[in-house]
Amino acid sequence: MSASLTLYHSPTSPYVRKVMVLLHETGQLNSVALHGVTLTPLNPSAEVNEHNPAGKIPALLLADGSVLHDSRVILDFFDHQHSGEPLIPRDGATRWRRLTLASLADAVLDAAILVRYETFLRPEDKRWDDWVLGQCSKIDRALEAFEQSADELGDRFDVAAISAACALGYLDFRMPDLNWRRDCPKLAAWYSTACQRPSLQATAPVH
Ligand SMILES: N[C@@H](CCC(=O)N[C@@H](CS)C(=O)NCC(=O)O)C(=O)O
Repeated sequence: MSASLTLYHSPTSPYVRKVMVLLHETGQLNSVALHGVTLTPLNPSAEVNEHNPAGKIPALLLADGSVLHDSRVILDFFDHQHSGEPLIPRDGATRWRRLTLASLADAVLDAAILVRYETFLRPEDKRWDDWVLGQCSKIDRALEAFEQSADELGDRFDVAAISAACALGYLDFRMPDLNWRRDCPKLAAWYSTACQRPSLQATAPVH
């Protein structure tokens, strides 16, 4: 594969980070050119909107001009472009379990991003505390489920582990006061080991 692929990218987007981690893990970094964008729902990118009507990143521009989104589709695409062990199991019960864990991690991200937009973008006098608390409850429940599945995450560094690590990294980055490690010691231990991986170190978000 040549670098005729363009990934709409931001170093602080956890969804983009999932894609970058998979590219690192599967030796495909050189196959894609990164195109940096800064965007929020209030400050959209016309270029991204043109390729993804949802106005979100990651979006992947293919050589033939077609576009893939969202992160789950792009992960699947890149997982079909390497010859190593698939990071998204192709079939069987393992596939559905690992994708469900990945989906749970995305649920953490979706709620955390909504909290971020509510507490950072929305004017202070219009903020709604109960709504933020509702999103935080989703994060708490998902973390509790991950704590119970921490051993499973350690089975292999695949789509489930990549997604969980990127979600936890985002919580540390944007919601450090959440102190999620206090109630999730097994998950914290797994994450601490996972963070040694070069793919996670190279993609850590920075302020
Ligand atoms: N479900 C999407 C979520 C992507 C997403 O929300 N990306 C954020 C950046 S972290 C974004 O583009 N936000 C801009 C907006 O919502 O307008 C995915 O998995 O790719």
